[in-house]
Amino acid sequence: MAVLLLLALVCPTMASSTPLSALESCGPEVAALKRSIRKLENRLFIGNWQVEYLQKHKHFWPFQPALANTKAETDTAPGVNHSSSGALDSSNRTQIVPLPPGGNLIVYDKDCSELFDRLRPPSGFYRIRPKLHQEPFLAYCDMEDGGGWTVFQRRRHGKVDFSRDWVDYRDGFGDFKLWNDEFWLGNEHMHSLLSEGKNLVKIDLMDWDGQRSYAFYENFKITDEADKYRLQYGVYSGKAGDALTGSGGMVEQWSACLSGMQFSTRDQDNDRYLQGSCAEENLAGWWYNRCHAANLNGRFYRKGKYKGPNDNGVVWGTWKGLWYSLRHTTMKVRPLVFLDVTGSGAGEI
Ligand SMILES: [Ca+2]
Repeated sequence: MAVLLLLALVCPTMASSTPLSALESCGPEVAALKRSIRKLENRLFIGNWQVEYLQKHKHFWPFQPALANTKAETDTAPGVNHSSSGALDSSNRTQIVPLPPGGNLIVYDKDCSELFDRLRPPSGFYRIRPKLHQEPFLAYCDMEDGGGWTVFQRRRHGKVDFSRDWVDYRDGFGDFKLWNDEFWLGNEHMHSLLSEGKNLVKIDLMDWDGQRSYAFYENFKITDEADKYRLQYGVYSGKAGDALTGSGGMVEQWSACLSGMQFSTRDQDNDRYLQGSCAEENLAGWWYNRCHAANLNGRFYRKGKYKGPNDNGVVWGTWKGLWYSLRHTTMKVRPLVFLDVTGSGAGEI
């Protein structure tokens, strides 16, 4: 009911029509509301996380004893030995440290590899800050597979819609709570995360039979928004094939090589397909050429093989072909020179 009332406020047609038809006619308003709710949820989550962190590191106690009453107790109960409670108070006092200003001081790590080096925590969502002048943001850190990976894309169950506008892809979307949540970290965050030093991106893939494969790319970068987050990457290695480049053939690469391509979304066509929009046809935001041999943000089909007018599934063409939609995908990054827990440096499974 509260949601309907809220809708009526943002969408005037709501008042004069049935709830169902109003919902249909208020599509954009509903989508905007949903986006706001998701953003608020994320903020709340970060807030809760901050409080937990501060408690754990003893910046403050949530239910601290009223120290001001000590004198009153002494006055009213002169016969009681206060040595033990006095010691308790003083130990509490040493643990009560003022909150750091602005909350920014609690984020030390520019990415998950620094966090891994510092604390060796388990995999999960942590706040990172690639650049000092930046606001920290929440990212999933994969501390398995050698550890230290900052994850910037994940597909698991198809619950999150990846057919979205430029602003969503720029700022990031999806859920940032549970270990199997789906999300896009956001082009702006990725730009700052990928901009410094040499890095290694690993793309983990799994099909509907549980078979896994992977691809590595050295020096994966994207430019800034003014240049439409253009993609650049270096040497490929791995088992799944170099689908970002297309395949071995010159013809395929002419249409499918994503190196040097700008980012496109359904509302911003920056591809090289003059007759139409790759992002619209493929239901995703991606660095389309004319259009792709890799489409990891594509439509989530619940079986591997699919049919249709466009090869718009979650595709890694060099492994499973263009007409097979993958079940799990992860795109993650860490510094190129990184000594993982096994000492191999490469993090290969
Ligand atoms: Ca086009």
